[in-house]
Amino acid sequence: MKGCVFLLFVVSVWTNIESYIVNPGPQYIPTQGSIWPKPASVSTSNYFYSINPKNFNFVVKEWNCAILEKALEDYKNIIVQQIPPINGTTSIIEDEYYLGEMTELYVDLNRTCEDGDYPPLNMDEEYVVGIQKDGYFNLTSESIWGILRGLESFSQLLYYSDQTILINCTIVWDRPRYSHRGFLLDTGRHFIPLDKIYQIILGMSYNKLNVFHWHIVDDQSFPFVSSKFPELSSFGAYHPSLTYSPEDVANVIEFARLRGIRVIPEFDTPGHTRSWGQSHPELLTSCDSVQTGAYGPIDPSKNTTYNFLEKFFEEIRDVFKDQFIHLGGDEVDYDCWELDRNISDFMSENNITSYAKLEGYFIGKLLNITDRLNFSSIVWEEVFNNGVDLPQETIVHIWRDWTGALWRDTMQEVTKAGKTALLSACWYLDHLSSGGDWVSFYRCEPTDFTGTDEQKALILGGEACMWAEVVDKTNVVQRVFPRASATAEKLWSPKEDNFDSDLTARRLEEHTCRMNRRNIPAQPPNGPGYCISSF
Ligand code: CP6
Repeated sequence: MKGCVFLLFVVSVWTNIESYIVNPGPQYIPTQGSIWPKPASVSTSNYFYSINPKNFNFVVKEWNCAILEKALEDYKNIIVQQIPPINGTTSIIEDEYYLGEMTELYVDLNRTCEDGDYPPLNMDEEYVVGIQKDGYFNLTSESIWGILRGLESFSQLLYYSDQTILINCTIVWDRPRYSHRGFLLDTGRHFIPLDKIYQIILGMSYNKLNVFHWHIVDDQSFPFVSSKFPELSSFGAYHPSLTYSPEDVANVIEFARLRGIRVIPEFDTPGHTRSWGQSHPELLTSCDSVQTGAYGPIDPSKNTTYNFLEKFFEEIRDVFKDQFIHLGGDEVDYDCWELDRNISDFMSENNITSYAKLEGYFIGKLLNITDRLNFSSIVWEEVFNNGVDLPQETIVHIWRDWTGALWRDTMQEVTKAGKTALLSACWYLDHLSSGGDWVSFYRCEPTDFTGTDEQKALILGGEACMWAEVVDKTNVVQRVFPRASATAEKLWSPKEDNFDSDLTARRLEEHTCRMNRRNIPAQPPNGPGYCISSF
């Protein structure tokens, strides 16, 4: 009887999965040469060229910036190394649609880019790739960021068939649906070493994700090395070796910049700050009526708190280059504030009538500090819910999704108040379900809430989140890719009301194999299947 129940369970799970997965099997894969995330517009024909990587070059009008130079070198390597070299020259193809060898791609950047440019929130990522029947091959964009996206697309148009690299005549015109397409990495719960961070940023570039949201510290550890307050990490990190030095951080920012990826740090306050208290216990509420020695959230009642934070965020302004900083503000535990006499006294003296308002008071003062430092801010949704008067450009980041706090309701309220929004509630990479769980990521539509077109236009994008309670260097990359690819396509590609789940599964299978060939250990997206990592 037990066996029978078990079998029933297996069968029902399997039929569920089978309803959207088609094992690509050993047959010809029709998705080769298709681009992930899907471009805004592609038209393709049966005519095709061959490419011999030893005899292929990018041609630029002028070498006008380091980002371009580096990108062309990287994509040359991707083409040469990730696709195994052909023995001798391209084999002669007796095919009525074969047009000959493509030896050059003209890369036309219509504007000069300045070395030292950082990609901004509204970076221009539009590009055109034309592989034309008349033998004209070009990638055109007004901006270096568009050229980077276009190079990625071009590299994905190449496929391997019959011992030869082929590319079909294709015109791609492309631009993203949303300008903020992020990935959050928590390095506070487990330390994630730099090589994994680089691998993830590379993976982001293969998926056209453009914001690395670095949730760098949390309750459990403080790996960020501050030059002004080195004690924060010397007492707050898990181990002296498990830290990010100022040089490490600068290198990550530069690695991301060269790929058109913004780095936005999050220093979450007033909750999630226990690790700050390892060296600066005076910052935290002492919860004095509980004799546990426990510390609560940051103490919002003391001037010294704000003096410290001002000096700390001054340094952060120098270290990180983006216009935005993420200030957190999520999941503040009020128990400790309730137990602390100083807090109650402070509240009655200042006529603060609730803990939510106290939290609002704190964030309001913090926003004044970051405003003065010329930072724009992103805050988790609780800050909005607490009724803080937010500066115009502050972005509200929506994360909760359970009964009583469904993201659709929050999205409706936030945009009704005229605030811009980011969505993360449907995209938790740390939440696992069985095979093909990218599908639930893919089904999440950010505009799927009741509101006007003006309200929907306030959505800037979203982020897939990798909270790191149960991941470390051994499993983080596999768990991120290709599941974050589903979010990447939702945020880049035009809105679709119904998606072709079989075709999308095959495309994602192909994209996963491509990431594997580029040394990203992306895990299998669906069910049974295979990759031939070096064709
Ligand atoms: N850590 C921090 C987390 C979460 C948040 N902040 C979180 C908890 C539960 C869910 C999603 C996220 N792990 N610092 C909230 C933003 Cl469902």
